[in-house]
Amino acid sequence: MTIPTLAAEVLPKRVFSGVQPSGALHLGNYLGALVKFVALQNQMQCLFCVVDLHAITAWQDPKALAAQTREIAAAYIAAGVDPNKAIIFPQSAVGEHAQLAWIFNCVARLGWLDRMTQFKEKSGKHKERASVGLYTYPVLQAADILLYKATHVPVGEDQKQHLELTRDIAAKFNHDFEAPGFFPLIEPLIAGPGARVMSLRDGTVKMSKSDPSDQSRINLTDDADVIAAKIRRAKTDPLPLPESIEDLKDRPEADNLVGLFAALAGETPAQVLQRYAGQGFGQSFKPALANALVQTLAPFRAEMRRLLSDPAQIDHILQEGAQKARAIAAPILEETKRIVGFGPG
Ligand code: AQP
Repeated sequence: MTIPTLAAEVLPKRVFSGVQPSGALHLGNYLGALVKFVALQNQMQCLFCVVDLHAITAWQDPKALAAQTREIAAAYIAAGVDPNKAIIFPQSAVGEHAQLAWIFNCVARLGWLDRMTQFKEKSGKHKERASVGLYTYPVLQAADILLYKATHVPVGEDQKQHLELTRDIAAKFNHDFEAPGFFPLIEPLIAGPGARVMSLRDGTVKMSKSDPSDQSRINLTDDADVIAAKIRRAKTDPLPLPESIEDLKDRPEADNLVGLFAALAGETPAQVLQRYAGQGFGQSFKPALANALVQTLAPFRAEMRRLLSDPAQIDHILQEGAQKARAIAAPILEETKRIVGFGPG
């Protein structure tokens, strides 16, 4: 597939992003996040964190968490992130994240967090049983980003509201503490193919780790047979593929599959439609889509296997990454504490 590059005039100064070690990664994580990480690492300083503090906002088996963290780090590298270029590290190894999050808990307003749709979706009907951490999750996310004064944040579309909150927290901190420009107002890097990959069972909800149906997603660990079966069964509608992208507007499942095909082939959805317009989905579109997925994911899976056969090597990369991350974070937190008025300690 084609990796998107960013125009020189929008080169960010520093990039931060992360993925939770909370379960097997899927195609949405791959296209919405990992592919963008690879493109950015050659253009600026990048920090790619394994956000284990975020992961424990929902229950994680302590016996499995360290291995899950290693797997996310391996996924970054298998996708093409080079640990000699980008800093890869676990969030819990840099204590400054939690310290800055506390300061930001005192800057963010309850009303702002009450509007966060992800909390509503994830807590469901039993909000009183959700962890307090899940509620303040976006505040920790703001701390992750601003701890490094990151200016640009590559994420999927689902994170847009959280990034707006990060801007609000930065602006309020700068204003309240009379520190104009201290924290940057970040730019989300959301656009591009794969920014919003939808469920294979329902084109109106995002592809997600926590969807109870495994048929709803392509896991990055799925083999060729599983991928082919999931694409064969992917929900569509009875109409053939249309001639123009405008005709995909009220057809969420068709729109999603065409968008996926385009992202994998490095084409526009219009180019994909040119080839398949008038045909039924099962005829040649779905087999070709399954094939494109297998071609993309097979080398990724092989590299994951190779990397995970040497856990000590991944742990070494994570430890080195944590040291480099701390060297950037510590002086920024110190300066933040001075601005807030904390005495010498
Ligand atoms: N469906 C998606 N399409 C595009 N991007 C996506 N991302 C997630 N789902 C899609 C992006 O992947 C990055 C890492 O996500 P995360 O591990 O922090 O978890 P999440 O956002 O909560 O995503 P999941 O996998 O769907 O988990 P659950 O089921 O727990 O909600 C982020 O950049 C995200 O935008």
